[in-house]
Parts: sequence; structure tokens; C-alpha cells
Amino acid sequence: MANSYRVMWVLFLLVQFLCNRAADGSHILANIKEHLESVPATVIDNKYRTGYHFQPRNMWMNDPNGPMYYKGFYHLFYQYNPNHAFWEAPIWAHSVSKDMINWEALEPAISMSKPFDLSGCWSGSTTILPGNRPVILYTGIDTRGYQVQNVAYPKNLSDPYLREWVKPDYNPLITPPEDINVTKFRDPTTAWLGPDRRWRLVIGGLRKHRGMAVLYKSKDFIRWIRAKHPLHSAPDTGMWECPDFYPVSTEGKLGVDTSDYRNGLKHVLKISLDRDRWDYYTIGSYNYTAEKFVPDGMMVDNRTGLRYDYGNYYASKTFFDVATKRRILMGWSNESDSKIDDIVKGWAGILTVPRAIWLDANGRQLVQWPIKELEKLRGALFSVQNKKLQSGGLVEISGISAAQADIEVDFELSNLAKAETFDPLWTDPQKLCEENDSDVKGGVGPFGLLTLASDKREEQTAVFFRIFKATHKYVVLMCHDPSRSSLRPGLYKPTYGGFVDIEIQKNGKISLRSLIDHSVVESFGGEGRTCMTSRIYPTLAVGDSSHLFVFNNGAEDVKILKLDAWEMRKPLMNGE
Ligand code: DQQ
Repeated sequence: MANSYRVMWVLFLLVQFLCNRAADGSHILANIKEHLESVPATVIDNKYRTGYHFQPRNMWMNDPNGPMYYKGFYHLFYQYNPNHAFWEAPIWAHSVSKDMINWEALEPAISMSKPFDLSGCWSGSTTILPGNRPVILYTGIDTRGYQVQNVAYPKNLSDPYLREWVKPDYNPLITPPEDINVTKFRDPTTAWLGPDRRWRLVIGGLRKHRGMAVLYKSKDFIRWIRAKHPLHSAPDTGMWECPDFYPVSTEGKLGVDTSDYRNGLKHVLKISLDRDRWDYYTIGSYNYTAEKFVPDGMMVDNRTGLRYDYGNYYASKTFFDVATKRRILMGWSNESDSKIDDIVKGWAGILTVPRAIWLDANGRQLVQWPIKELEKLRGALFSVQNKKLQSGGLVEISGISAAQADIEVDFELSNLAKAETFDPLWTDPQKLCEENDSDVKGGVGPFGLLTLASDKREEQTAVFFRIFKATHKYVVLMCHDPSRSSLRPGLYKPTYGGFVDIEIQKNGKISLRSLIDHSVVESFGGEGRTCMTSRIYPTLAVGDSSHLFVFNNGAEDVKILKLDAWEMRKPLMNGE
């Protein structure tokens, strides 16, 4: 009953909203009404809210903005619409945390108030200036609709919560240059100091079809001068949103300050490609004198390139955590239900868990792993060791709450002889996963987890590997298959896939970790070499009715060397 009141209430608000906005909204209203009336009541509640992933109490969120550490607190800002559960003229919401797991919501840091941001406060970053003085750089949408770059400073540096932010009158700092589209010039990075003690930052931009990281320099953080060339650009890639540029060490897992210019560091340039809505990165060398970033030989800037996450993941941002010397990555995982579902739910958008990120020892890619603070939430444990899974085998992981869990499993493959032959034309891992779901029997694999599964497995989201034999090596494919994740008709349920760059023949072992949290499955394959995130909306596999299995549908036996599955507790989440 409460649910139908909610539908009516939402409908009423929606009608009011659309009547105020659009004179010709009647056809939209008819569609919305029709759709709302067809939404089964079971959908309209909070069962899809996550337990331990970052999300605001309500309404819409998208990109993480300007994460940083200041005086004992982690600060996170994010794109937020306080009025509706859909994107519209965002502001910078603000939360703080001692551990990046428990979050306290504060008042918004930046809202529309000045001619240089009256139409929206879009994404950006923070920089810590000498003397431990944080500054926000963000894109304001001005009264003409132009994208301009602004700064804001804390009002009171002795307040570790940094509750109030002030926008100096000398904003905007940077307006779109003539050759760049005025509505495609946004998302300033964290600024870094070069050996010449000049600040640098890049802004995502588009010139014709060329995506670019437009470079600016400044002595005083007030007057910014455009460099002759972009830091990097690539033809036919479309708009580069939310660029992120930072150094990484070639040894070990520790992070490096964004302004570190020691010899021997590599650099990473991440871009969020608006065309594909995925986050790509390249690793390469940064030449301060030429003011150029040059990706390493094999690295490409397009949709065949490396991705932080091969699933529902976008607009990510890293920061250097001075307290623990880690580089931490956070990304936005959008809903994959409909806009109407979001309005009815009253919320949309989560962040993936904070991940520590470092360069793989082979230098070919980054490795990511959930920050160790997450482990504080681990509760009841189910363990299995040395258990053989024969072809067709299925083991249920019982005794823990499978809808809010953290699972780590090491698989061992004693024999790769049955691995199917890999066709070198198979360059698209997502397609390969689509064509071979978890029911398609293989030689070595598919094996992995069935997450958010209903009792009889009418619903399940498979997370699995398949091993192929190429001419001189083995190829490991990792997939997320949510095609059977929900009995609800009409949901968008894309399959995701990525190759895992490991030499499986060396010891025959491969690890998988999956973070399951009601409407999200976030997985880390090959010790964090390939990551993917899916949003899931089951109807049966909900709460205590959710099950978790390990399966093997390959011809070859697989051994579960070690499996630990923890139920996860709920942290403090923005006052929920
Ligand atoms: N989201 C922001 C933009 C950014 C985009 C607006 C990426 O600044 O380019 O909410 O999701």
C-alpha cells in the first residue's frame, strides 16, 4: 500500500515538475504515467540501495570530484542534483570520512551563485597548495552556457571539515579559447608543479573531432596561460571528459604525489571518452620541457585501449593519499535501470569502492585493489579449501548474507590441455563474453561465481573466466554476464568482458574477488589486473533470498584452492 502511495506521490511531483518546465510536456506525461502504472509494486522500494558502496541519502549523483586528504579527514565531493533523481544542473555535494568507508554528509561545498557558474557547477579537482592549503578547481557553466574554469578556497583553514568555500571575484580563471568548442571545455585536473615551479593543469576539450587534454600554466594560480600544444590529443576520439594525469612509481605499490618529478617515474593519462562512456588510460613518459605526454609504444588512446574497469564505470578520479602514501581511485557507477525507475526509487548513482592503484611490475598496465580499510566491514565468514570442482560442478556458499558480501577465491588449473583455440581475430572481449555466456560449455572454463542468484537460479549474475590457447601463449578472458540477473522485463543488462594479462601457464592459478552489494557486483580478476562492475536489479535474489555459488562449466576440473566469503556490515553512509 505504502508503495502505491509512493507511486502516486512521485507521479504528482513529476506532473508538477514537467508542467512547470515544458509547455508541451503532455505526451511525455502520458508516457511516464503509462510506464509508472506498469512498474510492478515490488520494484518500488529500497531493496536496491547498496550497503557499503558510497551513495548520498537520496536523489542523483554522478562523478566523484576532488577527493583529498586534509587534517585527518578524507574529503569527497561529487556531482549532485539535490532536487531530483536524474541529472540536472549539478552542484558539488561534500562528504567527509576518517577511513573512506564511513561517510558523513556535510552541506554542499559549491552551488550555483555567480555569473560564472549560474547554470551549473560541473566536475573538477582539488589541489593542495604549499602550506597545506586546499583549492577547488571546477567548471562553471556561465550565463551564456559557456564552460569556464573557476577556483574556490576554504573560508577557514582551521576547520578540518572545510565546510565553507569561497569563490573569489576574479573568477573565471580560464575561458574557452577560440579554437575549442565553448561547450566542450571542462573538468580541470589536479594541478601539479613542474621543476620550473610553475603550476600546470589540463582541461578536457574538443576541437572538431579531436579529443584533447588542453594544457595551462601559471605562476600564481590566478593567471593561467595556455601552452602552445595540448599535453596530449588524439583524432576522432570525441570529447575527453574528466582527464586525470599523475605519476606512478615503477616499483612497488606506493603512490606518488601529483607534483613529484623525480627521474624514473612513469605517468598515466586517464580520459573519460564521452562517445563510449568508458574510462581509458595510457601509461607513458612526460617531458616537462616539451610539455608533452607520450604514451608508451603499445598504448592507444581509443576504445581498444586499457580501461580501469570494463563494466558500468565512468568519470573516475584519483588522488594521492599523503597519510598512507597510496594513490586512490574512485569511479561512478550509474544505474542501468530506467530514468523512471530512478525517479520512483528516489535515488540514482553510486561510487565503486575506493581502490588503491599502482603500476604492474611488468609496466604494461595498472593494478587495482579495494583499500584495506574495507576489510573492517567483514563479518561472518564461510571458507572452503582444496575442493575439486568437476565439470558441471556447483558449490553453494551458505551461512552468510550473500546480498552484501566480499568473496576472495583462488582457483588452480592443473591441466590446460583442453583449452580451446583462440582466434587472433577475437579482439573484442565483451563480444566474446556475449557470445559465450556462463552456460556455454568450454574446455578450461567457464568457471567462477554465480552471484545474486535466486534459489532455483532463475536469476543469477555470473562472474567467470575462460582460458584459451593462442599460438605462443594462453589467453585469459574474464566476463560479467547479467543476462539472467533479473526476471524484470525490459531492463538493460549488458554483458562485460576483459582480457586478463597473466601468464596462467606459470603456476596454473588465477584469483577472483567480487564485492556483492544488493544492486552492484564489482569484480577484480587476476589480483586486480582486470576489473568490472555491473548494476543488477533482481526480483527474487534479494536480501536473505540471495544465494552465491561457485561453478565450473568447463570440461577440465578446477580446484578451489582457497575461498573466503565474508558477509559485509554496513558502514555509516551519509546519515542514512
Ligand atoms: N559530468 C559532469 C561534467 C563531466 C561529466 C557534469 C562526466 O563536468 O564532463 O555533471 O560524467
